[in-house]
Amino acid sequence: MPGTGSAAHDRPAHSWGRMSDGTPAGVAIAEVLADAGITHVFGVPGGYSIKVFDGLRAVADRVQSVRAAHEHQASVMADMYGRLTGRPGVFTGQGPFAASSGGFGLMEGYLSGTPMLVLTEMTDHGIPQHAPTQGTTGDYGSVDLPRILSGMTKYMSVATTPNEAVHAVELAIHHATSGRPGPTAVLFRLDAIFRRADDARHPRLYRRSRVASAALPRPDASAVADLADLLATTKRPVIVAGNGIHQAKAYDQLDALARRAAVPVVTTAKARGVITDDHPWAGGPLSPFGWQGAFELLARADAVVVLGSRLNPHDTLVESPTWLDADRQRIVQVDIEAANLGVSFPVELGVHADLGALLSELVPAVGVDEDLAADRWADLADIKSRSEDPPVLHESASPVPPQRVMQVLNDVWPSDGRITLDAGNNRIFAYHYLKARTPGRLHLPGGHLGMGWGPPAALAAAMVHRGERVLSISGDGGFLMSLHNLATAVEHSLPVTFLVLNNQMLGNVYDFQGPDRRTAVDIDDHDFAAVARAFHMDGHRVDDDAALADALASSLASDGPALIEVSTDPDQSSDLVRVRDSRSP
Ligand SMILES: Cc1ncc(C[n+]2csc(CCOP(=O)(O)OP(=O)(O)O)c2C)c(N)n1
Ligand SMILES: [Mg+2]
Repeated sequence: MPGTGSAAHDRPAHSWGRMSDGTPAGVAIAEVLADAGITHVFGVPGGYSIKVFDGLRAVADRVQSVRAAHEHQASVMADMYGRLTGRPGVFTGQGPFAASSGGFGLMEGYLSGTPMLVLTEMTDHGIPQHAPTQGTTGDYGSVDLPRILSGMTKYMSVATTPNEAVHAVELAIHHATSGRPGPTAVLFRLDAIFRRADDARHPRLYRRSRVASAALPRPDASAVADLADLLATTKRPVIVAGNGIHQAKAYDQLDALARRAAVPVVTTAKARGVITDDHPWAGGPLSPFGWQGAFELLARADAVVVLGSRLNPHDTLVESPTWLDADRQRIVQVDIEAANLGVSFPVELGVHADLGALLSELVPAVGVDEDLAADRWADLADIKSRSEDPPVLHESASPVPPQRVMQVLNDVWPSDGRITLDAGNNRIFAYHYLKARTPGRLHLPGGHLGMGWGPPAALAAAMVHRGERVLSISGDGGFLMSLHNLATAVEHSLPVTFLVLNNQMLGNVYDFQGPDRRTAVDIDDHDFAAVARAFHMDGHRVDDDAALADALASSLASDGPALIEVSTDPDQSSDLVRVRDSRSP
């Protein structure tokens, strides 16, 4: 291989850029990541990505290289890292695997607006036209990685020289974190990663200044005044809080706005838990498996203030006018991405602003007449009084109904415990019945809703928030796709509790089939607890709610990973919690 220059890796990191013979590209890239505050890089070394890991040795005091068990896992860990920190979640690996298995996390991040960066490579050997084995340049006979990755990233660059590589990483960080965040990709050709970055060449490398994102957009003063006026004068306003609240980490400001303006808050699916369920003005979650009351609030609203959401059809029951109707309601939308304003529903006012900046100006500006506040309060109380817990939440049974599992968690799991969800009926019941008791602690795949997202997301959360115990909830189908995550939990001694709801089937798919058309949904009764023990971690199998509560308590008392498999009732259908739209045409 030409120009590997590995001896230079031992030079002090701060000297790069002043060295006349340049800096190995991998080291220069690693420095850009460290300067951006990125503390973890996830991945599986292979092909030229080995040089990325090699470069990371130079910044090992600031950036931890995490060998993943699978590119799928690495990409989800990067997605979760991005969600939690607001900095790009970085993963690296060889081209074909970064884009295929790693495409899982990238797609989820793309659909959920997560800042991410994939550093990958093209195994071109300097002769891309001859399509080497594993080659991904898109030349005749090879896989076209740029085309594949550009379909799931908001910025993608192919670097052919070291300076291009370093600059592309700077720009990728900028693009990942500006506007609506999202994944970005940099693809290295041989020379880009095996040679040295050189100050004498273009593009010039300014380092830190390039890594910093552009200033966040601030609202103009008249928009803040108009919003405050709308909240103070309309009879039944409702706030729809979206994923933008997570992205801006504006939990406290949302809480304050709801109280000061005396306005109920409903949340989109991706924003489940941005406000606690026991907040006096919480109206509940939207989406087909949200709360009927949240939709009733929307139906009665004369004004809707949308904070950081595109109003995805999933959240609005496919835009049913029963709930949201721009002819009947005054709709105002605030978004950090100008293109999102009015994209799903026409809006009376679109405010292009960072939510944190907007809320810090809006909260002190709002005020509402006491009588009006009391009237809104009575309306919210009326809606809430009509929702009752079904008896199944509180009754003992074996196998355990999934609803009851969620109630046990509400009783046993700490109120500030971080929880990741997966896909399927287990997720639907968790979404509906788990109580959000601390803002921003429920994490779910809101983009493609893929099975196998929750367990690696929990690992990343436990790495970012060292010492916190994280709960991962999945079904037996989803967990079957996730077994390798147990190895990583053990290797890093991560305090993660993997809760597997075993109903011996793809329950959510069966809901669409029914007994007469049952096909391709049965799963053998695998012994997941024994699998966990084979990885040298705690594994329990429980069949009733009391044993479940005990097992959860014992995992809370331990420092390491644990798996709890609970036999759940296969007859509980997600239809039990589906929102009804009896008034739609
Ligand atoms: C990776 C992936 N493949 C397929 C689907 C489609 N899908 C949605 S839910 C589901 C079944 C999930 O089964 P399980 O994890 O056992 O959960 P349950 O519904 O039984 O609670 C499937 C196949 C998906 N969401 N993700
Ligand atoms: Mg299942």
